[in-house]
Amino acid sequence: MNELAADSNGEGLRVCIVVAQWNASVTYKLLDGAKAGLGERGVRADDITVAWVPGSFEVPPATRWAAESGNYDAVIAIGTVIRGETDHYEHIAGQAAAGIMETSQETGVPVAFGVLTCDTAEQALARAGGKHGNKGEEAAEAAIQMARLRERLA
Ligand code: DLZ
Repeated sequence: MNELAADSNGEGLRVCIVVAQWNASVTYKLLDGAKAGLGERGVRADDITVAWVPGSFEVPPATRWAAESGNYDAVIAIGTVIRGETDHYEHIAGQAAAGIMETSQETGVPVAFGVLTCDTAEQALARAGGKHGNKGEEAAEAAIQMARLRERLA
């Protein structure tokens, strides 16, 4: 049996973080978590690019541009969609999730999903460095593991 164990060593990896400005009080914290998570796993600050987009609806095309550039081993998508603030919730959250997966599958570059979809701002903050951890940091871990797995399976 061959087993490919999870590899969280980020040394030498180049990562683009696409982050939405909407609900910036949350997305800044998710971004901080993602940057810290990458740094703790060995990704150099010079190898991290942060690309701001207006809202979560714009996250998927930016992840596609980054993935297609050939400049990154992984992409991290960050946004926050809050149900209480928008009738658009289902559309924006659904399009963000589908578009991010599409980028990953069509380009082969892993795109980690760091988009929160919550009922309230309180729930979102709890997942952005609060009592439920920081989903940005979890996305950093996922991005590195998938970039390493891709290297081995390719
Ligand atoms: C318009 C909008 C609304 C109502 N709510 C959110 C949200 O909760 N989270 C988010 O990231 N973006 C929101 N947006 C902005 C859209 O994502 C998008 O930026 C605009 O519709 C312009 O295309």
